[in-house]
Amino acid sequence: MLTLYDYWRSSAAYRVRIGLNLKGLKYETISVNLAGDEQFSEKYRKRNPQMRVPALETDRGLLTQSVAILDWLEAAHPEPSLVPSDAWAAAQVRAFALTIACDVHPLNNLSVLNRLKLEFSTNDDHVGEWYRHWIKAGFAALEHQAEQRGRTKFAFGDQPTLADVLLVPQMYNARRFKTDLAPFPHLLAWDEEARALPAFAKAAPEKHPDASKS
Ligand SMILES: N[C@@H](CCC(=O)N[C@@H](CS)C(=O)NCC(=O)O)C(=O)O
Repeated sequence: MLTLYDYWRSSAAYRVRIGLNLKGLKYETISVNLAGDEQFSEKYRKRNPQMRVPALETDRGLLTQSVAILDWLEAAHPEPSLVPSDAWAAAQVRAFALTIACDVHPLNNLSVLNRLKLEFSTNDDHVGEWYRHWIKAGFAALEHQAEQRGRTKFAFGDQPTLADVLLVPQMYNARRFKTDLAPFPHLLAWDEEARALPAFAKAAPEKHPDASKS
């Protein structure tokens, strides 16, 4: 049995919900309410000292880090594949996904935003600007690469890959923080295609049982 430590608005947890759905895997969830600081509770800290979500409880123990979890799901449940078998194509997909996971998301994490507010007396407008800046920088690079590759249904071909699994939650964050997405037509088109798939739709924050909570 798989149990996901989850928070409805966490884009990193959203990635894993999409991955689990694409692989057709059943899982239970334990909500860790980030808005209520539950990630810092003693109970959760004992299980996951990093005090972040997602974390996946498996029959072999706890796995943290959304991209590592998705890699494990891919290795343990190869079908449908989310990473191309060709080594070069696989590296392209991973580079896209890691642009989001390594170069955008960590700069906009809740603890980073809180530190900006508390330690540097930054107001909400400046935090919003900070947030949008890193999204636009990452998306501009991905959009530029997309222009060079040309139109495809999903980010890398006719089937969703790890790239789409990372893109859709980051687009959700971008909209949440009112980022102008007009300069990114390829990303918008892929996001729309992916969100129309049941595996993505079911994982959406607004469909989450805790969505109405804080
Ligand atoms: N690199 C980690 C990032 C996990 C992460 O930062 N999760 C956020 C929610 S999206 C979190 O738990 N933040 C809590 C905090 O910053 O206190 C991953 O991909 O799993």
